[in-house]
Amino acid sequence: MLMVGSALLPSSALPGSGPPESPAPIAIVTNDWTSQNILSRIAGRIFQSMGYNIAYFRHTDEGQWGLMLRGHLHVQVEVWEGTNAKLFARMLKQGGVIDAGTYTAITREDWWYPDYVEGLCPGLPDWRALETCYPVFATDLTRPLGQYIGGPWDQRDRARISALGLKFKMVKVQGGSDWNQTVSEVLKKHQPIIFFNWTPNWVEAEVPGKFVEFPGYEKDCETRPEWGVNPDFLFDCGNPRRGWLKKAAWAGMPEQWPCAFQTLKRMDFGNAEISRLVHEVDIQGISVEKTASRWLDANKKLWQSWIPPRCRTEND
Ligand code: TMO
Repeated sequence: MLMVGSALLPSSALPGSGPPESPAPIAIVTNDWTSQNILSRIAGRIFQSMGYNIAYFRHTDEGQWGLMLRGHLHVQVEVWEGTNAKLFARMLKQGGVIDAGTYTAITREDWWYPDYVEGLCPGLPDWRALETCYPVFATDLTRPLGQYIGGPWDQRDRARISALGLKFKMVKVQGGSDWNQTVSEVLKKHQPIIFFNWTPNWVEAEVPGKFVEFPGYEKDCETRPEWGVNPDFLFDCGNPRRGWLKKAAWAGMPEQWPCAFQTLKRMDFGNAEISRLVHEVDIQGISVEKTASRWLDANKKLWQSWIPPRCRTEND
């Protein structure tokens, strides 16, 4: 991947000078799921409207952190508690990455099933129902175990399967678009399925369903084996039920591009808006670019209000 060595450039920010305080491009990292791509485009277009140069770099959400820490990547518009909390906390501690604000949206990432399988698995959403009904989810790849479709993102699913003694085998999809395709095909055919899902996403608007209720998340579940139903293993719990969604930035951003950083901090979305944007791309087939453009056209007043008054230029 290309590197943007702006960490090495001196900051040209002057007190009181408006954007762009530095011509170096702001490197925005894009990952492998749709809402992240849309919000990245929206943030990038807002920065451009303020006069900044921007560049997009596609990266995995695990691999991005080292590059952010060293100032090669500068903005991450979606940090999800369920998937990213641990690494994010480590980066904050190391000091090269900073928290750029929490969205209004409340998130959840976990095993999920469509309501049409409830009759085949009495007792759901309680995870203990899976102890007896797992054969319903078996496929040629997993028989006699049930199949759980995992995403390409870093989840503790294998550890949880062992810790809770689940009779499931995880089949991991390769990338975000494979996830979309696999899941939507199975749901369309009304076949039994249990898979890694998250909210806000398009699924909830298309097919009624629920998250499996694993033992409630507590920090100790990830750090103290003796915690929970299995005294010998970590991860005998679900992901947080009311997780946060944050933005992250390279620690040098507030100094190098102060107005962009303040705007990023103020950028906000709720659950319904994110679901709707994802639906436009993944279900209606509209491009990420066009979805972002349409949103920007329809919400000009809102996103311009995210730009602090002293950072606004005449022709905004
Ligand atoms: C990080 N994700 C939203 C795919 O769970």
